Amino acid sequence: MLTETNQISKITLYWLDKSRSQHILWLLEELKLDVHPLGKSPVIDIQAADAAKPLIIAESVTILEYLVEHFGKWLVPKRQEWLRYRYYMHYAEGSFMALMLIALLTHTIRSAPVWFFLKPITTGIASTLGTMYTAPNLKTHLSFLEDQLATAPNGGGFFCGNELTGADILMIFPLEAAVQRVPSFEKSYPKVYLSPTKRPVKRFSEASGEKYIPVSDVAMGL
Ligand SMILES: N[C@@H](CCC(=O)N[C@@H](CS)C(=O)NCC(=O)O)C(=O)O
Repeated sequence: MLTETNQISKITLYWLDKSRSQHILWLLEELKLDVHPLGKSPVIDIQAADAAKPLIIAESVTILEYLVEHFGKWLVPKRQEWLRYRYYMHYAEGSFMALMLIALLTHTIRSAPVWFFLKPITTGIASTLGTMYTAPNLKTHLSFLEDQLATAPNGGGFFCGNELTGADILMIFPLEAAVQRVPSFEKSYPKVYLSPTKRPVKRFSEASGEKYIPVSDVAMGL
């Protein structure tokens, strides 16, 4: 196992455009660790200088927890903020991302290439899902998050307090997915809207030679 005192020779991030790899990339940026992006996302392999084989880790939360535990303890808050931190480790991929996956599914149904006489049916299903489920739930979640940013300990501004933590990094992916689906997002949820602006873009482009495409680039409805 790697420790802060081990030498790492290489961390490879298996990358996919507009994917959860974004938050792992941001984390690697915060930790000032070198990254070599490759295939699928997000998976990392870590090659320690003194180890025969690389360590391979999948699942965003596992990757995040491993990296902050070994290389970035300052991204894990203490005391009352810690409980919020643990909460967001589950909330981001559990409650919030689950909702965004339903929104993605609805969008897929709406834009599916079907026979023209079936189109009113698929459009109707998508509209009902959007109106009855996704829109009201999204409003509930985003209002809650706006309030969380305002009331977080020590003046707030970040999800667990007044400083960046691993939780903010993990939240970026579902938040970006939400931004592209809510019209006038910046006016309704100004504090939440500012979160995605903290993403690192330069480092990925420099490391990979590829253009970084944020998930919020494409506007999609509900
Ligand atoms: N819960 C997993 C989800 C991983 C996941 O679904 N990744 C997507 C990109 S965000 C992916 O690899 N999709 C490509 C595919 O399924 O082939 C995590 O947090 O790592």
